[in-house]
Amino acid sequence: MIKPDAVQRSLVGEVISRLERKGLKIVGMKMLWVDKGLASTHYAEHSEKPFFNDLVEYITSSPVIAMVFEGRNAVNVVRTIVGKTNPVEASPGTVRGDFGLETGRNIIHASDSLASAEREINLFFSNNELFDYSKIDEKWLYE
Ligand code: 3AN
Repeated sequence: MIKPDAVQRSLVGEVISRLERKGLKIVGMKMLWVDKGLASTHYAEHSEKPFFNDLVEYITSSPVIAMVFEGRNAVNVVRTIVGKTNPVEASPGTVRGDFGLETGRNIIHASDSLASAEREINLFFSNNELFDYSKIDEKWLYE
């Protein structure tokens, strides 16, 4: 998910482009304004953390771009491109390392496991918003 700060800072194309050029396939994408209910469900694991209210405030402050990418090792590949949670520690070349300054404004969310990807996809997308198709580059991306 491209978070509100990245939408406001005109980084949407930049972020999508990095994920797309890596070879990942876009199978779902939409703009939406996350409400407090969806934000609280999405970040339920953090509900007891001191930053939870600020996190919900942040993620509901402007529209976001929700996306589903497919590809071999997609979860790990995306997490590597995204970089560490705190942009101060994220390596240059990663999205957070290149564009962020603070954990509370870290540009992008990425699922951290297949199980969380499945949960989050179900929260943000219905089946008819996800596309099953082949791309012509697949035989050049995979052995
Ligand atoms: P990640 O997004 O790298 O998987 P998580 O799951 O630990 O990181 O945290 C989810 C989100 O909560 C982060 N992306 C960030 O927006 C926010 N967050 C995490 N830790 C902090 C913190 N110490 N202070 C403020 N916000 C935080």
